[in-house]
Amino acid sequence: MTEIDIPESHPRYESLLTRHRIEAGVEKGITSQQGLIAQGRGEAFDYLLGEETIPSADAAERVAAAQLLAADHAVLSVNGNVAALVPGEIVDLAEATGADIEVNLFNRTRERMERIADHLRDHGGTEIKGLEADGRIPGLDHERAKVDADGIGSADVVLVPLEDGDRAEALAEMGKTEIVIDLNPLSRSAQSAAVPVVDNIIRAVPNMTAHARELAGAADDDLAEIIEEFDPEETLVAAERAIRGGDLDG
Ligand code: PTJ
Repeated sequence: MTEIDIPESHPRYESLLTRHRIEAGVEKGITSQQGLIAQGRGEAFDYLLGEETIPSADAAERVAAAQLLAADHAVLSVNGNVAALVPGEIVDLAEATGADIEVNLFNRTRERMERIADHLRDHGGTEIKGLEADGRIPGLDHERAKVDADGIGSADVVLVPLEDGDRAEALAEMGKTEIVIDLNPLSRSAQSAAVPVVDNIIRAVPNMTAHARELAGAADDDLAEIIEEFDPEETLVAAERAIRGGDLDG
């Protein structure tokens, strides 16, 4: 099935398009087969959230944009699912915030790292980090600990979408300000984030870019105030409330 085969009028158009992108990602050797399972898990939560950006997620996306703009060195981490779903949108977010892009995989292989870096370049990315692998995240086994020393290794703010719990916790323990995009508000990744964004990555990343463009001229004090006022716990509670009380028709 190609993207054009799905009629836009279909009530689950976005969900089917997303599935297609993940499937195509696996076929291209970008996304791991486990990525299909991760997507299914995410979809279940998205369904319960009404497949829309709830107000608390929009607020978190604005805070995430402020964090990326205020950072000394921000890095956007890209895995196989992120590369399949939002390659051009990640490049746009990097441009809007001055962040670096780094490929960082749970199931790391040299071949998939290179394919993802090429795919991001095809979507307008210029400098793609991750292949040097000359830095380490303490407390993780060898392959999963690898990062670029001048990328995630030295970043003060990192965006880690769809991250596995161990790595999210280890990055937070390194003192990094972590922005996590994860549709499951109960996941360890969302729980360990300074800014948990409980939203589908396909909506979250473009919305962060829109907020970043709107905040681009903001004074440092204004960005600091937006960051200061944010409570991650409240955001997680709001998402859980939306899941429990949401309209399940449709
Ligand atoms: O490409 P790799 O090797 O780095 O592997 C990437 C995956 C995602 C396969 C790997 O990190 C993994 O197994 O992740 P988990 O532990 O399944 O966690 C993925 C989380 O992302 C889950 O909590 C899902 O609910 C969530 N998720 C899945 N799809 C989306 C999502 N969150 C936001 N948007 C999505 N589209």
